[in-house]
Amino acid sequence: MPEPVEFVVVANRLPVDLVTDDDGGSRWQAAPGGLVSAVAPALAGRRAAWVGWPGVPDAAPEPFADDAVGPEVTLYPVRLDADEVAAHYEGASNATLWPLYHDLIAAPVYDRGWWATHRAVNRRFAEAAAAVAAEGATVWVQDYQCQLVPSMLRELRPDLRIGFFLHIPFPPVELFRQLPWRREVVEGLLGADLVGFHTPGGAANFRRLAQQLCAAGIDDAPIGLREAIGEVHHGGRTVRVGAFPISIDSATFARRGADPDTAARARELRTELGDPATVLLGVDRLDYTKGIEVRLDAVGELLDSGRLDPRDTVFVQVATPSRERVDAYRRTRERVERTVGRINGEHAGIGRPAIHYVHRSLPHDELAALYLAADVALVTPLRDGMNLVAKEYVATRPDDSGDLVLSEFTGAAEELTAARLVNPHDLDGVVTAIADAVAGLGSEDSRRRMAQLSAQVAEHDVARWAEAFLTALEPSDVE
Ligand code: GDG
Repeated sequence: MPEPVEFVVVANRLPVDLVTDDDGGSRWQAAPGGLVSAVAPALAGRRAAWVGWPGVPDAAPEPFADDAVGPEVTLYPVRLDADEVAAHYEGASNATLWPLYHDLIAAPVYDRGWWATHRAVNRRFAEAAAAVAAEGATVWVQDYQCQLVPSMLRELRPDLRIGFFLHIPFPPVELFRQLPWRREVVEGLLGADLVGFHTPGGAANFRRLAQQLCAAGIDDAPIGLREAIGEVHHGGRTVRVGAFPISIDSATFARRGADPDTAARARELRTELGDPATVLLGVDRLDYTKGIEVRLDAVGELLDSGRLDPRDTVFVQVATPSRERVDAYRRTRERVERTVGRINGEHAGIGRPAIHYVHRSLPHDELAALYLAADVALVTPLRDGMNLVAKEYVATRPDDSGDLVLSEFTGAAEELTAARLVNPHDLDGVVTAIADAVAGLGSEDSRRRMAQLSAQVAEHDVARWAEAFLTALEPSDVE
């Protein structure tokens, strides 16, 4: 048994995925997505452990280390069989909790069998963390797939300091109450010493819910506000609840953006796109929450009405494959691809698509070049916890050029207030914002706003996020 460590991360996925190559061999590959890049820097230089699923069913490799998070961090794979992946991951996590927490954009499915497996998998994660944590260690549990872990872990190991961070929105009480296992989830989270959300609104939703469903009945002490961090009193314990807006490693993105190789590739990309006057860009996992169809419809209308000319404007949409076995995702992909086909059918010249649709994951260098090549980034989710793409676009551009159209329904909109904020349900508003962004490129107004955004993202980077959370997790003197 490896030696216990002082700091443990628990997440549904390990920071690396086990992938099988064409020749049948398998290897570890850095897992995509914002969570890893956000949490990994907090592990730097610590002897730590990361407990999570290796991304494929039935794999149970021995604990190992990987360059993705450095030699000091031991990765502990948790084995899930194919039925558990279907029920816990595709079912309870991505067909129940994900749509419920994203304002019911898709209808959540409430399946008791899925939930029983979800509970069992959460217990397995908690047991794995309990086995590797040293006496009094800090355990940082991540995201909606692991909400039951904090209370399970506390039962097993009351000596631990437990933090939980939710990477997606926390819904209003009126929606959350639909969940048949609502009390179990709230009590699961209240097992932590600190529960963190992206926005004060999410934190307030949770405090209200905790008061209504659990805390008030168990301990009628009022929910007090102390600075930005509120408290919930539950079962004789005090749980801190607060907002910690996540961010990116801004300096790394800025460095990539300033690299002459990235600039050269960005120029090459524009040439490959046919040297248009304007490049619009969207980058998302292909997810119905991201509002990809909203921006396609808006760009389609602008082309229909002649306000954008397909001979000098192209729209590049990178839509990374995601959760392809979940029905709602399959349907979203079909709709997106039909719309791209329709718009290109109506507006593309021969050999000159109006919309370039990329349905695969790109290397990060290529993504940086795209951020540089794009004049306007379109970030139009119907709901998004934060949205790192908006911050990455801003951080990558070295010269305050470009513009950002950003949905009000993202966590990012609360910080990036100098963006062109839009209501993604208001198609006219999105159409106008895109047209204004294109017309205003290079203007004093757009430069001023991009400079403001750039300063915001440079200052509020991911290191600051992790430090704020981990500092708030430390015991205070009065406890
Ligand atoms: C969840 C919450 C919250 C995308 N395509 C490629 C690629 N990406 C990278 C982006 C970005 C990340 O994936 C996506 O992060 P987002 O924040 O935009 O969205 P989610 O995946 O839904 O993340 C979200 C986040 O957690 C963190 O808390 O902000 O609200 O939903 O980093 O760059 N990366 C590469 N190639 C691609 O094709 N290399």
